[in-house]
Amino acid sequence: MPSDSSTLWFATSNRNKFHEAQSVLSRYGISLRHLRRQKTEIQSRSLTTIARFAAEKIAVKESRIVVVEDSGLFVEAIGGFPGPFSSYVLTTIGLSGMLRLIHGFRNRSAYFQAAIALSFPGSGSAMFTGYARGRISKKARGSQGFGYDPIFIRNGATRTFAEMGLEYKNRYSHRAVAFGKLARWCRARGIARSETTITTES
Ligand code: ITT
Repeated sequence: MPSDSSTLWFATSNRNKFHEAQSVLSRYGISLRHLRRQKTEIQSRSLTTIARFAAEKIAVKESRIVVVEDSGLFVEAIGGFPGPFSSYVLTTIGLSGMLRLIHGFRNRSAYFQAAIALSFPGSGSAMFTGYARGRISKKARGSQGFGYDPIFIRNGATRTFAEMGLEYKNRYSHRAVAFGKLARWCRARGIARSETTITTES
């Protein structure tokens, strides 16, 4: 498909991320489609660098406007770990392992960061970031959301993201903040404005 300015393609293997992004962008009348492609994930401490590299590669290869979002959970007591290793840590030690890692620490502060690259084929990227600040719960609680949601409590809340549900998360999460910025940027430039239904490519 040739490049056009009416469609943004979100390259992600994570359906939950896609649906959350879609929900945020639809509030702004921006259309988003799901692109299932292998991404090149470089090693870096910076989520922004990781997202930008992957998005620019796919944008050129596919001749499409591509969105890549790299997220991570940064836990203060353990020097910001797992950060860029969040995916690996979740699949290896899981939530119970994370809770064990910080067992006994009084400081349970943590934040999520989302870094989004919006890449235009051969023309670079616009970058957007969002944060959700809070703390790690003592136990995993709740069944909604995904990933670290059962152990993350946003500042000002008493329940985890997984207990609060999608509507809350889509208002206050790191992803909601970052995609809100992307949406306003696109609207100001007339990119991907649409009232049409969002679809998924298989
Ligand atoms: P893609 O890279 O294919 O988009 P991913 O699931 O690997 O999908 P990330 O690298 O952005 O996505 O996420 C790193 C880890 O952090 C991964 O284990 C996610 O489950 C988790 N994570 C990301 N966003 C999250 C959120 O909003 N709530 C809870 N966990 C999240």
